[in-house]
Amino acid sequence: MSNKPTFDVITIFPDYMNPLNLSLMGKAQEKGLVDIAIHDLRKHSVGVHNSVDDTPYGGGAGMVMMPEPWGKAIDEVAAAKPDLTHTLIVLTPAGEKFSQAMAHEMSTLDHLIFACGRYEGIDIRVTDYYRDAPGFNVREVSIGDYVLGGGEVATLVMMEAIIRLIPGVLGNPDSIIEESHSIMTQSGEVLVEYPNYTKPAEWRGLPVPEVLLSGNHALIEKWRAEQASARTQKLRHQGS
Ligand code: 6GU
Repeated sequence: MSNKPTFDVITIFPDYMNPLNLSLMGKAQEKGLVDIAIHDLRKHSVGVHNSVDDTPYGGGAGMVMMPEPWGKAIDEVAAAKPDLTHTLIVLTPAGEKFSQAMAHEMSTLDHLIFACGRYEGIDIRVTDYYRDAPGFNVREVSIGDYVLGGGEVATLVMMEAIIRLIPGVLGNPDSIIEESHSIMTQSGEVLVEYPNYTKPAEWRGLPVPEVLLSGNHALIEKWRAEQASARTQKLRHQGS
């Protein structure tokens, strides 16, 4: 990757993205490790009513976001980075499921554009158009099997997962290395981590397991592996 990774977010609620200036993602920006820009879709609204949505062809409940504002907004952020390949991420509950593997892959890309749809989503021609546009890759992504009011929170989730994997962002890169062994399998399936304890050695009658106080690193590693395996097994046998 030759360029500093750039994240452009297009939304009708720019203030929803304020958390990007806090904590890990705020620090990553301050350190100059990532560029993040938020764009108000409303700037490209149409008509005297500043509309970005309209009723669906064919009838049905709710409103659909019109292609024209989206096309203008996406063209504008792409034109500002003419030498980069643009990965357009369309947030939709109908997308492929976001995963740690996808976060790793996206952390190596130069230019990510997040299109935050609201209402019943964005006219599908926007996705279809950019899928065939030169210089673009398009991904439709969902963060899980539930319905949100819009793509903004999903974008925050994805960006935090992606940005923490960019070199230099985490104070201790060992935590990523450890995690890549302990919480993710080859297929991107998440394994459960061992439980953690810190001081005090006893809290409300609950002690820290003796082995963790033993100083015997081989035993500790064995205990942690067993705990992780047992918790993972338990997870697999409940729910879906
Ligand atoms: Cl990306 N958008 C919406 N509206 N709902 C979701 C989602 C995205 N991912 C899970 N639920």
